[in-house]
Amino acid sequence: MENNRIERRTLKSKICQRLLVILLVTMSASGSQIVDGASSSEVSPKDQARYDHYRIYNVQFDNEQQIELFQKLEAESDSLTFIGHAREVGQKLSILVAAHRVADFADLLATYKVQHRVLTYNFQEKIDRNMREVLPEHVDVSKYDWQHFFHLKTIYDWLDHMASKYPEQISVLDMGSSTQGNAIKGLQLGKNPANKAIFIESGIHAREWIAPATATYIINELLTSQDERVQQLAKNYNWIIFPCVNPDGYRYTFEHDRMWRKNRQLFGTCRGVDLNRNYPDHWNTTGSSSDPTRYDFAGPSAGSELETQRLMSFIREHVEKDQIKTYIALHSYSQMLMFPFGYTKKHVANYDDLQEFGKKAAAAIKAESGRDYVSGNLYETIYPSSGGSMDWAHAEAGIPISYTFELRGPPDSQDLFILPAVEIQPTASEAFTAIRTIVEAAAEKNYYK
Ligand code: 0X9
Ligand code: ZN
Repeated sequence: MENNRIERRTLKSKICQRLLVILLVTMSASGSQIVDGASSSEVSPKDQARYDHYRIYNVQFDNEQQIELFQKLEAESDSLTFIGHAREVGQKLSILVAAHRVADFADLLATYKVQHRVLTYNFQEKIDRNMREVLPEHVDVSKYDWQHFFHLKTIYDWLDHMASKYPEQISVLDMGSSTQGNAIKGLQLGKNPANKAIFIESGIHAREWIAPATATYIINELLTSQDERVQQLAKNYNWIIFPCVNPDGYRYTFEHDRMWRKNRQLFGTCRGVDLNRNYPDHWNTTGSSSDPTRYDFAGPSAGSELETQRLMSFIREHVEKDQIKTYIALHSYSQMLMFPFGYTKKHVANYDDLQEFGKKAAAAIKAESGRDYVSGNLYETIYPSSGGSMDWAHAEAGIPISYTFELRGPPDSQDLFILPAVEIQPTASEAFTAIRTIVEAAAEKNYYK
């Protein structure tokens, strides 16, 4: 009797436990937990922007009416991601169109007889493929290569690993922390005080993953290449390389939105300053926006961002001391080798030299990989834009050889910034070839005397 009662009680409590478990499992599966504001900002890995059936259109403007139309369209809509702004007749422009706007957008093209091509029908497929090319965040640094993309942590672990492997040649550098407290880490290769220095800035735009990958490729080549020409450059110059000058943005592209470009500073309901519009040289005068919702938001004031201030202080401190004579900013995409200015078509004092070195570098790339890179001043080659780091480095910090590279793919790329991992090695190699060509040509003209 007593035994029976105990059994029944145990059974009851077992049933209750089961029901509780089922309830909890159902709640978590249906995502129905109630989270307060604070815990919901500790976002689960599933809080990812998606681009299913987003299309990439490449349009060409034949008249002023079409240009005005597209300017209006860009101002009105956050469902259309313009890669550049509508500016002039004959211009071609890629636009990422959200799935729910495809019909409406296609109708507009037909109505106004705008020449166009659809480059990609489902942008999410590009992102999915790209994410499969990322090795896990905590992967051992021995797995670091140029056939995959890597998280910020892995890149930084690899920098430390290289520094401990080559202590004679390398010092680890840290510019200080970003807005969200990530380190802005880099390396100096070469410690000869008699050498002039070459500075490489990369990753200022978060989604341009090929830039940090190229920066680490260059580090590796300088340390391990058997090529006599590369060894000479490693010996005769000190190289200061920061693979990821926008670490908050870079992390965000892995965790939440592959298409994020800016830093992660908060402005009310939205985030991010375009760090390549934030530098205090003709700040916010052309090709940038005063609206924090825009991809090219220049920031609330010149040099407002911590990442900008860190880089400026570093350059100011080292430009004389380390004799930095060359500044290379790595971006993607469009295959361009550009020099100042971005804010005006006015020529820099050494325009002819920079033009000549740029042309030589483009020819060297063509000979190596067959790829076409265009060279010229930034304003005329890509589009007018102010507040870029390169303009500041040249005009304010006085670094004579300054370039901004747009790496692969071509201007009408079907991938936008999502370059397939098989292209990392050839892209990085041709970028390094271009840098070597520029440095050697500048040396001949006594820039490093
Ligand atoms: O818009 C940019 O910042 C660069 N293109 S990208 O597609 N990589 O975003 C172009 C260079 C910008 N301008 C200056 N350095 N002034
Ligand atoms: Zn960029």
